[in-house]
Amino acid sequence: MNYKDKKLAILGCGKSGIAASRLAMRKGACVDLFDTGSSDDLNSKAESLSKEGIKVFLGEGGICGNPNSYELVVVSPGISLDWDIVKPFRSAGKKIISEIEFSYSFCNSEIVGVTGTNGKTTTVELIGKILEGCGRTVAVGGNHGRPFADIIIEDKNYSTIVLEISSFQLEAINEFCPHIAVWTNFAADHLDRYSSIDEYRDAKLNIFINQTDEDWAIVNGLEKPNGLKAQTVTFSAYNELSDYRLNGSKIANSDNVLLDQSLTKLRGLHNAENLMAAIAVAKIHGFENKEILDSIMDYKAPAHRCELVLDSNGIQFINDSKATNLHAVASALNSFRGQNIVLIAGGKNKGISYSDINTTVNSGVSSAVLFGENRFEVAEEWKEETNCVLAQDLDEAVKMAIRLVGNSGIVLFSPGTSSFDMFNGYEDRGNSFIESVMRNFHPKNNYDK
Ligand code: UMA
Repeated sequence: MNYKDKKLAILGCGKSGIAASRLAMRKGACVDLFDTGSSDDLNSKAESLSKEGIKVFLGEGGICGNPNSYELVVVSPGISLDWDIVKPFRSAGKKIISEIEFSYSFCNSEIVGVTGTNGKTTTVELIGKILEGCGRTVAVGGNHGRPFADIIIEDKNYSTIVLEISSFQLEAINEFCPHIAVWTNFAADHLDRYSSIDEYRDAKLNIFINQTDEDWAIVNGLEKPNGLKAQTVTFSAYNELSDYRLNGSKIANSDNVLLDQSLTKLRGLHNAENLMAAIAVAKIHGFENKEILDSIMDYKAPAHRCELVLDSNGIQFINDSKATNLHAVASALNSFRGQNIVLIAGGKNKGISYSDINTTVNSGVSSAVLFGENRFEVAEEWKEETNCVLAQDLDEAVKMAIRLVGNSGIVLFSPGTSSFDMFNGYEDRGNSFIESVMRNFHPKNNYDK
Protein backbone atom coordinates (compact mmCIF):
# COMPACT_ATOMS: atom_id res chain seq x y z
CA MET A 1 0.00 0.00 0.00
CA ASN A 2 1.35 3.41 -0.92
CA TYR A 3 0.74 5.98 1.81
CA LYS A 4 2.80 8.79 0.27
CA ASP A 5 1.08 12.12 1.07
CA LYS A 6 -1.99 10.25 2.38
CA LYS A 7 -3.55 11.54 5.60
CA LEU A 8 -3.64 8.98 8.41
CA ALA A 9 -5.33 9.22 11.82
CA ILE A 10 -3.62 7.23 14.56
CA LEU A 11 -5.54 6.71 17.80
CA GLY A 12 -3.71 6.46 21.14
CA CYS A 13 -0.46 8.19 22.05
CA GLY A 14 1.04 5.17 23.86
CA LYS A 15 3.79 2.85 22.63
CA SER A 16 1.78 1.43 19.71
CA GLY A 17 0.35 4.73 18.50
CA ILE A 18 3.73 6.46 18.59
CA ALA A 19 5.47 3.59 16.76
CA ALA A 20 2.66 3.40 14.15
CA SER A 21 2.89 7.20 13.65
CA ARG A 22 6.63 7.01 13.06
CA LEU A 23 6.21 4.11 10.65
CA ALA A 24 3.52 6.04 8.75
CA MET A 25 5.80 9.10 8.57
CA ARG A 26 8.59 6.88 7.25
CA LYS A 27 6.22 5.78 4.48
CA GLY A 28 5.57 9.40 3.51
CA ALA A 29 2.13 9.80 5.10
CA CYS A 30 0.83 12.91 6.93
CA VAL A 31 0.03 11.84 10.46
CA ASP A 32 -2.44 13.19 13.00
CA LEU A 33 -2.28 11.41 16.36
CA PHE A 34 -5.35 11.55 18.63
CA ASP A 35 -5.50 10.82 22.35
CA THR A 36 -8.32 11.76 24.72
CA GLY A 37 -6.04 11.67 27.74
CA SER A 38 -4.46 14.74 29.29
CA SER A 39 -1.34 14.70 31.42
CA ASP A 40 2.10 16.29 31.62
CA ASP A 41 3.55 13.09 30.17
CA LEU A 42 1.26 13.29 27.12
CA ASN A 43 2.04 17.01 26.68
CA SER A 44 5.75 16.35 26.60
CA LYS A 45 5.31 13.42 24.17
CA ALA A 46 3.19 15.69 21.94
CA GLU A 47 5.86 18.36 21.98
CA SER A 48 8.64 16.01 20.94
CA LEU A 49 6.47 14.24 18.31
CA SER A 50 5.57 17.59 16.75
CA LYS A 51 9.30 18.08 16.05
CA GLU A 52 9.11 14.89 13.97
CA GLY A 53 6.19 16.35 12.00
CA ILE A 54 3.46 14.37 13.81
CA LYS A 55 0.49 16.57 14.85
CA VAL A 56 -0.90 15.46 18.22
CA PHE A 57 -4.41 16.26 19.47
CA LEU A 58 -4.99 15.69 23.17
CA GLY A 59 -7.88 15.81 25.65
CA GLU A 60 -11.13 17.10 24.12
CA GLY A 61 -9.20 17.69 20.88
CA GLY A 62 -8.60 13.92 20.84
CA ILE A 63 -12.13 13.46 19.51
CA CYS A 64 -11.73 14.18 15.80
CA GLY A 65 -14.09 16.79 14.35
CA ASN A 66 -13.30 16.19 10.69
CA PRO A 67 -12.94 12.43 10.13
CA ASN A 68 -13.67 12.59 6.40
CA SER A 69 -10.23 13.98 5.57
CA TYR A 70 -8.45 10.74 6.54
CA GLU A 71 -7.53 7.85 4.26
CA LEU A 72 -7.03 5.32 7.05
CA VAL A 73 -7.38 5.04 10.83
CA VAL A 74 -4.93 2.99 12.91
CA VAL A 75 -6.12 2.11 16.39
CA SER A 76 -4.00 1.23 19.45
CA PRO A 77 -4.80 -2.04 21.25
CA GLY A 78 -5.90 -0.38 24.48
CA ILE A 79 -8.73 1.41 22.65
CA SER A 80 -11.95 -0.51 22.00
CA LEU A 81 -13.67 0.10 18.68
CA ASP A 82 -16.82 1.05 20.64
CA TRP A 83 -15.20 3.97 22.45
CA ASP A 84 -15.82 7.68 21.81
CA ILE A 85 -12.41 8.32 20.25
CA VAL A 86 -13.26 5.87 17.43
CA LYS A 87 -16.92 6.86 16.95
CA PRO A 88 -16.45 9.83 14.53
CA PHE A 89 -14.42 7.61 12.18
CA ARG A 90 -16.92 4.77 12.35
CA SER A 91 -19.80 7.14 11.64
CA ALA A 92 -17.88 8.48 8.64
CA GLY A 93 -17.38 4.89 7.38
CA LYS A 94 -13.59 5.11 7.52
CA LYS A 95 -11.34 2.04 7.25
CA ILE A 96 -10.06 1.25 10.75
CA ILE A 97 -7.22 -1.23 11.33
CA SER A 98 -5.10 -2.28 14.27
CA GLU A 99 -1.43 -1.38 14.66
CA ILE A 100 -0.62 -5.07 14.01
CA GLU A 101 -2.46 -5.00 10.67
CA PHE A 102 -0.85 -1.71 9.65
CA SER A 103 2.67 -2.99 10.43
CA TYR A 104 2.01 -6.33 8.71
CA SER A 105 1.35 -4.55 5.42
CA PHE A 106 5.08 -3.61 5.34
CA CYS A 107 6.46 -6.92 6.63
CA ASN A 108 8.54 -9.38 4.57
CA SER A 109 9.66 -11.65 7.42
CA GLU A 110 8.14 -14.93 8.52
CA ILE A 111 5.71 -14.24 11.39
CA VAL A 112 5.25 -16.51 14.38
CA GLY A 113 2.25 -15.20 16.35
CA VAL A 114 1.47 -16.37 19.86
CA THR A 115 -1.88 -15.81 21.51
CA GLY A 116 -3.76 -17.35 24.44
CA THR A 117 -4.74 -16.25 27.91
CA ASN A 118 -1.58 -17.24 29.79
CA GLY A 119 1.98 -18.22 28.96
CA LYS A 120 2.27 -15.96 25.91
CA THR A 121 5.30 -14.02 27.07
CA THR A 122 7.35 -17.03 28.18
CA THR A 123 6.46 -18.91 24.98
CA VAL A 124 7.38 -15.95 22.78
CA GLU A 125 10.72 -15.55 24.56
CA LEU A 126 11.47 -19.27 24.28
CA ILE A 127 10.69 -19.28 20.56
CA GLY A 128 12.90 -16.23 20.08
CA LYS A 129 15.80 -17.83 21.98
CA ILE A 130 15.51 -21.14 20.13
CA LEU A 131 15.27 -19.66 16.65
CA GLU A 132 18.16 -17.31 17.36
CA GLY A 133 20.20 -20.11 18.95
CA CYS A 134 19.61 -22.17 15.81
CA GLY A 135 20.95 -19.45 13.56
CA ARG A 136 17.99 -17.36 12.44
CA THR A 137 17.85 -13.58 12.78
CA VAL A 138 14.93 -12.86 15.06
CA ALA A 139 13.02 -9.92 16.55
CA VAL A 140 10.52 -10.36 19.39
CA GLY A 141 7.69 -7.93 20.10
CA GLY A 142 3.96 -7.20 20.01
CA ASN A 143 2.03 -7.24 23.29
CA HIS A 144 5.33 -8.38 24.79
CA GLY A 145 6.31 -4.69 24.92
CA ARG A 146 8.00 -3.65 21.70
CA PRO A 147 5.37 -2.66 19.13
CA PHE A 148 5.43 -4.55 15.83
CA ALA A 149 5.63 -1.14 14.07
CA ASP A 150 8.85 -0.39 15.90
CA ILE A 151 10.42 -3.59 14.54
CA ILE A 152 9.31 -2.74 10.99
CA ILE A 153 10.80 0.76 11.24
CA GLU A 154 14.23 -0.80 11.79
CA ASP A 155 14.09 -2.09 8.24
CA LYS A 156 16.26 -5.11 9.04
CA ASN A 157 15.69 -8.26 7.10
CA TYR A 158 14.75 -10.51 10.05
CA SER A 159 14.18 -14.10 9.04
CA THR A 160 11.48 -14.38 11.72
CA ILE A 161 9.49 -11.90 13.81
CA VAL A 162 7.94 -13.51 16.89
CA LEU A 163 4.91 -11.60 18.13
CA GLU A 164 2.94 -11.93 21.33
CA ILE A 165 -0.55 -10.99 20.25
CA SER A 166 -3.41 -10.01 22.53
CA SER A 167 -7.10 -10.26 21.72
CA PHE A 168 -7.16 -6.43 21.55
CA GLN A 169 -4.59 -6.45 18.76
CA LEU A 170 -6.58 -9.02 16.80
CA GLU A 171 -9.80 -6.99 16.82
CA ALA A 172 -9.24 -4.94 13.67
CA ILE A 173 -7.30 -7.10 11.23
CA ASN A 174 -8.01 -7.89 7.57
CA GLU A 175 -4.97 -9.67 6.18
CA PHE A 176 -2.69 -10.29 9.14
CA CYS A 177 -1.58 -13.92 8.90
CA PRO A 178 1.18 -15.54 10.95
CA HIS A 179 2.84 -18.43 9.11
CA ILE A 180 2.88 -20.19 12.48
CA ALA A 181 0.15 -19.34 15.00
CA VAL A 182 0.36 -20.62 18.58
CA TRP A 183 -2.67 -20.92 20.89
CA THR A 184 -1.29 -21.41 24.41
CA ASN A 185 -4.57 -21.87 26.32
CA PHE A 186 -7.86 -20.13 26.91
CA ALA A 187 -9.73 -18.94 30.01
CA ALA A 188 -12.02 -16.07 30.98
CA ASP A 189 -10.34 -12.66 31.00
CA HIS A 190 -10.85 -9.03 29.98
CA LEU A 191 -14.59 -9.14 30.69
CA ASP A 192 -14.39 -5.41 31.39
CA ARG A 193 -13.79 -4.97 27.63
CA TYR A 194 -15.84 -7.82 26.14
CA SER A 195 -19.55 -8.42 26.68
CA SER A 196 -19.02 -12.21 26.90
CA ILE A 197 -16.33 -14.89 27.02
CA ASP A 198 -17.33 -15.87 23.48
CA GLU A 199 -16.62 -12.37 22.23
CA TYR A 200 -13.16 -12.48 23.85
CA ARG A 201 -12.48 -15.92 22.37
CA ASP A 202 -13.68 -14.86 18.91
CA ALA A 203 -11.24 -11.94 18.93
CA LYS A 204 -8.38 -14.32 19.79
CA LEU A 205 -9.44 -16.84 17.14
CA ASN A 206 -8.78 -14.16 14.50
CA ILE A 207 -5.14 -15.26 14.71
CA PHE A 208 -6.09 -18.25 12.49
CA ILE A 209 -8.58 -16.52 10.22
CA ASN A 210 -6.28 -15.84 7.24
CA GLN A 211 -4.20 -19.03 7.46
CA THR A 212 -4.19 -21.62 4.67
CA ASP A 213 -2.96 -25.21 4.49
CA GLU A 214 0.54 -23.85 3.87
CA ASP A 215 0.57 -22.40 7.41
CA TRP A 216 0.80 -24.00 10.83
CA ALA A 217 -1.42 -23.89 13.92
CA ILE A 218 0.13 -25.09 17.19
CA VAL A 219 -2.69 -25.44 19.68
CA ASN A 220 -3.32 -26.62 23.22
CA GLY A 221 -4.62 -30.20 22.89
CA LEU A 222 -7.35 -29.66 25.49
CA GLU A 223 -8.74 -26.60 23.74
CA LYS A 224 -8.31 -27.22 20.03
CA PRO A 225 -10.35 -24.62 18.15
CA ASN A 226 -12.66 -25.87 15.37
CA GLY A 227 -12.31 -25.12 11.69
CA LEU A 228 -8.54 -24.64 11.49
CA LYS A 229 -7.33 -24.46 7.90
CA ALA A 230 -3.62 -24.69 8.72
CA GLN A 231 -1.61 -27.89 9.37
CA THR A 232 -2.27 -28.50 13.04
CA VAL A 233 -0.02 -29.71 15.87
CA THR A 234 -1.36 -30.21 19.40
CA PHE A 235 0.44 -30.10 22.74
CA SER A 236 -0.65 -30.73 26.33
CA ALA A 237 0.86 -31.62 29.68
CA TYR A 238 -2.48 -33.23 30.62
CA ASN A 239 -3.50 -35.14 27.49
CA GLU A 240 -1.46 -38.13 26.34
CA LEU A 241 -3.11 -38.12 22.94
CA SER A 242 -1.60 -34.77 21.99
CA ASP A 243 1.26 -34.64 19.46
CA TYR A 244 3.55 -33.14 22.12
CA ARG A 245 3.10 -34.58 25.62
CA LEU A 246 4.80 -35.09 28.96
CA ASN A 247 6.29 -38.34 30.31
CA GLY A 248 7.48 -37.48 33.82
CA SER A 249 9.74 -34.52 33.18
CA LYS A 250 10.37 -35.48 29.56
CA ILE A 251 8.73 -33.74 26.65
CA ALA A 252 8.03 -36.24 23.89
CA ASN A 253 6.68 -36.25 20.35
CA SER A 254 5.46 -39.62 18.97
CA ASP A 255 7.85 -42.01 20.73
CA ASN A 256 10.83 -39.63 20.74
CA VAL A 257 11.94 -37.81 23.84
CA LEU A 258 12.80 -34.29 22.70
CA LEU A 259 13.81 -32.51 25.87
CA ASP A 260 14.02 -33.13 29.62
CA GLN A 261 12.38 -30.17 31.38
CA SER A 262 14.48 -30.77 34.50
CA LEU A 263 17.55 -29.74 32.46
CA THR A 264 16.02 -26.27 32.00
CA LYS A 265 15.35 -23.61 34.64
CA LEU A 266 11.60 -23.75 34.00
CA ARG A 267 9.34 -25.55 36.46
CA GLY A 268 5.66 -26.46 36.57
CA LEU A 269 3.19 -27.94 34.12
CA HIS A 270 2.35 -24.54 32.65
CA ASN A 271 6.02 -24.13 31.69
CA ALA A 272 6.09 -27.68 30.26
CA GLU A 273 3.33 -26.54 27.89
CA ASN A 274 5.18 -23.31 27.03
CA LEU A 275 8.23 -25.43 26.20
CA MET A 276 6.19 -27.83 24.07
CA ALA A 277 4.74 -25.00 21.99
CA ALA A 278 8.19 -23.48 21.47
CA ILE A 279 9.74 -26.85 20.55
CA ALA A 280 6.92 -27.45 18.06
CA VAL A 281 7.83 -24.18 16.33
CA ALA A 282 11.50 -25.25 16.27
CA LYS A 283 10.63 -28.66 14.84
CA ILE A 284 8.64 -27.05 11.99
CA HIS A 285 11.91 -25.30 11.15
CA GLY A 286 13.72 -28.67 11.29
CA PHE A 287 16.05 -27.95 14.22
CA GLU A 288 17.76 -30.73 16.23
CA ASN A 289 16.99 -31.54 19.90
CA LYS A 290 20.48 -30.66 21.10
CA GLU A 291 20.57 -27.20 19.52
CA ILE A 292 17.07 -26.51 20.90
CA LEU A 293 18.10 -27.44 24.46
CA ASP A 294 21.41 -25.54 24.22
CA SER A 295 19.61 -22.33 23.31
CA ILE A 296 17.20 -22.35 26.27
CA MET A 297 19.10 -24.14 29.03
CA ASP A 298 19.85 -20.89 30.89
CA TYR A 299 16.55 -19.20 30.13
CA LYS A 300 14.64 -18.00 33.22
CA ALA A 301 10.95 -17.11 33.13
CA PRO A 302 10.31 -13.34 33.21
CA ALA A 303 9.71 -11.59 36.56
CA HIS A 304 6.29 -11.55 38.28
CA ARG A 305 5.39 -15.04 37.04
CA CYS A 306 5.57 -17.46 39.98
CA GLU A 307 8.83 -15.70 40.88
CA LEU A 308 10.54 -16.83 44.07
CA VAL A 309 11.07 -13.65 46.11
CA LEU A 310 12.37 -15.12 49.35
CA ASP A 311 12.97 -18.61 50.72
CA SER A 312 13.64 -18.39 54.41
CA ASN A 313 13.66 -21.46 56.66
CA GLY A 314 10.64 -23.20 55.26
CA ILE A 315 8.64 -20.15 54.17
CA GLN A 316 8.60 -19.20 50.52
CA PHE A 317 7.20 -15.93 49.15
CA ILE A 318 6.08 -16.20 45.56
CA ASN A 319 5.32 -13.16 43.40
CA ASP A 320 2.79 -14.11 40.71
CA SER A 321 1.53 -10.57 40.10
CA LYS A 322 1.20 -11.32 36.36
CA ALA A 323 -1.73 -13.62 37.27
CA THR A 324 -4.44 -11.27 36.03
CA ASN A 325 -6.98 -14.06 35.51
CA LEU A 326 -8.14 -17.14 37.38
CA HIS A 327 -6.62 -19.70 35.01
CA ALA A 328 -3.21 -18.34 36.05
CA VAL A 329 -4.12 -18.50 39.78
CA ALA A 330 -5.27 -22.13 39.44
CA SER A 331 -2.10 -22.99 37.55
CA ALA A 332 0.07 -21.45 40.33
CA LEU A 333 -1.92 -23.30 43.01
CA ASN A 334 -1.43 -26.58 41.14
CA SER A 335 2.33 -25.98 41.02
CA PHE A 336 2.47 -25.82 44.86
CA ARG A 337 -0.16 -28.49 45.52
CA GLY A 338 0.07 -30.26 48.89
CA GLN A 339 1.78 -27.39 50.73
CA ASN A 340 0.44 -24.92 53.28
CA ILE A 341 -0.57 -22.10 50.92
CA VAL A 342 -1.67 -18.65 52.06
CA LEU A 343 -2.98 -16.94 48.96
CA ILE A 344 -3.11 -13.16 48.57
CA ALA A 345 -5.64 -12.29 45.86
CA GLY A 346 -7.93 -9.51 44.63
CA GLY A 347 -7.74 -6.24 42.73
CA LYS A 348 -9.79 -4.53 40.05
CA ASN A 349 -13.34 -5.71 39.61
CA LYS A 350 -13.36 -6.83 35.98
CA GLY A 351 -16.49 -8.94 35.97
CA ILE A 352 -14.90 -12.36 36.55
CA SER A 353 -16.43 -14.74 39.09
CA TYR A 354 -13.77 -16.17 41.43
CA SER A 355 -16.09 -19.11 42.09
CA ASP A 356 -14.75 -20.56 38.80
CA ILE A 357 -11.78 -21.94 40.76
CA ASN A 358 -13.62 -22.91 43.95
CA THR A 359 -12.54 -26.57 43.77
CA THR A 360 -8.84 -25.68 43.46
CA VAL A 361 -9.13 -23.13 46.29
CA ASN A 362 -10.96 -25.62 48.49
CA SER A 363 -8.32 -28.32 48.05
CA GLY A 364 -5.22 -26.12 47.94
CA VAL A 365 -5.55 -22.91 49.98
CA SER A 366 -5.20 -22.81 53.78
CA SER A 367 -6.18 -19.14 54.00
CA ALA A 368 -6.94 -16.39 51.50
CA VAL A 369 -6.08 -12.79 52.26
CA LEU A 370 -8.21 -10.59 50.00
CA PHE A 371 -7.52 -6.98 49.11
CA GLY A 372 -8.50 -4.49 46.39
CA GLU A 373 -11.76 -3.32 44.83
CA ASN A 374 -13.29 -6.81 44.52
CA ARG A 375 -12.33 -8.17 47.99
CA PHE A 376 -15.88 -8.32 49.38
CA GLU A 377 -17.23 -10.18 46.33
CA VAL A 378 -14.35 -12.69 46.39
CA ALA A 379 -14.77 -13.27 50.14
CA GLU A 380 -18.44 -14.02 49.53
CA GLU A 381 -17.57 -16.49 46.74
CA TRP A 382 -14.83 -18.29 48.68
CA LYS A 383 -16.25 -18.23 52.21
CA GLU A 384 -17.25 -21.92 52.05
CA GLU A 385 -13.95 -22.96 50.44
CA THR A 386 -11.26 -21.55 52.71
CA ASN A 387 -10.57 -19.20 55.60
CA CYS A 388 -10.98 -15.68 54.11
CA VAL A 389 -9.66 -12.49 55.70
CA LEU A 390 -9.85 -8.94 54.32
CA ALA A 391 -7.06 -6.38 54.09
CA GLN A 392 -7.25 -2.64 53.34
CA ASP A 393 -4.22 -2.67 51.08
CA LEU A 394 -1.39 -4.90 49.85
CA ASP A 395 0.94 -4.04 52.70
CA GLU A 396 -1.65 -5.08 55.27
CA ALA A 397 -2.36 -8.22 53.22
CA VAL A 398 1.32 -9.21 53.35
CA LYS A 399 1.44 -8.67 57.14
CA MET A 400 -1.67 -10.83 57.57
CA ALA A 401 -0.28 -13.56 55.30
CA ILE A 402 2.98 -13.65 57.29
CA ARG A 403 0.97 -14.22 60.48
CA LEU A 404 -1.22 -16.88 58.86
CA VAL A 405 1.52 -18.95 57.23
CA GLY A 406 3.14 -19.76 60.58
CA ASN A 407 6.45 -21.59 60.54
CA SER A 408 6.32 -23.19 57.12
CA GLY A 409 4.49 -22.88 53.84
CA ILE A 410 3.99 -20.64 50.86
CA VAL A 411 2.78 -17.06 50.71
CA LEU A 412 1.52 -16.90 47.15
CA PHE A 413 0.68 -13.50 45.69
CA SER A 414 -1.51 -14.40 42.72
CA PRO A 415 -4.20 -11.69 42.41
CA GLY A 416 -6.39 -13.19 39.65
CA THR A 417 -7.33 -9.83 38.19
CA SER A 418 -5.76 -6.63 36.96
CA SER A 419 -4.16 -4.06 39.18
CA PHE A 420 -5.43 -0.73 37.95
CA ASP A 421 -7.60 -0.09 41.02
CA MET A 422 -4.43 0.54 43.07
CA PHE A 423 -1.30 0.22 40.88
CA ASN A 424 0.14 1.24 37.51
CA GLY A 425 0.21 -2.28 36.12
CA TYR A 426 1.24 -5.75 37.25
CA GLU A 427 4.97 -4.88 37.45
CA ASP A 428 4.27 -1.99 39.84
CA ARG A 429 2.01 -4.30 41.88
CA GLY A 430 4.61 -7.12 41.95
CA ASN A 431 7.36 -4.71 42.99
CA SER A 432 5.13 -3.41 45.81
CA PHE A 433 4.61 -6.99 46.99
CA ILE A 434 8.36 -7.65 47.00
CA GLU A 435 9.06 -4.40 48.92
CA SER A 436 6.35 -5.22 51.43
CA VAL A 437 7.73 -8.74 52.02
CA MET A 438 11.23 -7.36 52.56
CA ARG A 439 9.90 -4.70 54.94
CA ASN A 440 7.59 -6.91 56.99
CA PHE A 441 9.09 -10.39 57.12
CA HIS A 442 11.46 -10.97 60.01
CA PRO A 443 12.05 -14.75 60.21
CA LYS A 444 12.80 -14.80 63.92
CA ASN A 445 9.45 -13.27 64.91
CA ASN A 446 7.62 -15.93 62.93
CA TYR A 447 9.41 -18.81 64.61
CA ASP A 448 8.96 -17.28 68.07
CA LYS A 449 5.18 -17.10 67.74
N1 UMA B 1 -6.55 6.32 25.08
C1 UMA B 1 -7.35 7.29 24.50
N2 UMA B 1 -8.70 7.14 24.59
C2 UMA B 1 -9.29 6.08 25.19
C3 UMA B 1 -8.46 5.11 25.78
C4 UMA B 1 -7.09 5.25 25.70
O1 UMA B 1 -6.87 8.27 23.94
O2 UMA B 1 -10.54 6.01 25.22
C5 UMA B 1 -5.10 6.52 25.04
C6 UMA B 1 -4.49 6.67 26.43
O3 UMA B 1 -4.65 8.01 26.91
C7 UMA B 1 -3.04 6.31 26.18
C8 UMA B 1 -3.09 5.41 24.94
O4 UMA B 1 -4.45 5.40 24.49
O5 UMA B 1 -2.21 7.44 25.94
C9 UMA B 1 -2.65 4.02 25.35
O6 UMA B 1 -2.82 3.08 24.33
P1 UMA B 1 -2.65 1.54 24.69
O7 UMA B 1 -3.46 1.23 25.90
O8 UMA B 1 -2.93 0.74 23.47
O9 UMA B 1 -1.12 1.44 25.19
P2 UMA B 1 0.25 1.18 24.45
O10 UMA B 1 1.27 1.92 25.23
O11 UMA B 1 0.17 1.46 23.02
O12 UMA B 1 0.46 -0.37 24.76
C10 UMA B 1 -0.11 -1.36 23.92
C11 UMA B 1 -0.56 -2.55 24.77
N3 UMA B 1 -1.55 -2.09 25.75
C12 UMA B 1 -2.74 -2.67 25.87
O13 UMA B 1 -3.11 -3.59 25.19
C13 UMA B 1 -3.66 -2.14 26.94
C14 UMA B 1 0.64 -3.16 25.49
O14 UMA B 1 0.22 -4.33 26.18
C15 UMA B 1 1.70 -3.55 24.47
O15 UMA B 1 2.86 -4.00 25.15
C16 UMA B 1 2.06 -2.34 23.61
O16 UMA B 1 0.87 -1.80 22.99
C17 UMA B 1 3.05 -2.69 22.49
O17 UMA B 1 2.47 -3.49 21.51
C18 UMA B 1 0.12 -4.24 27.60
C19 UMA B 1 -1.13 -4.93 28.12
O18 UMA B 1 -1.53 -4.68 29.25
C20 UMA B 1 1.31 -4.92 28.23
N4 UMA B 1 -1.77 -5.81 27.32
C21 UMA B 1 -2.95 -6.55 27.78
C22 UMA B 1 -2.53 -7.79 28.55
O19 UMA B 1 -1.40 -8.27 28.38
O20 UMA B 1 -3.40 -8.31 29.31
C23 UMA B 1 -3.74 -7.01 26.55
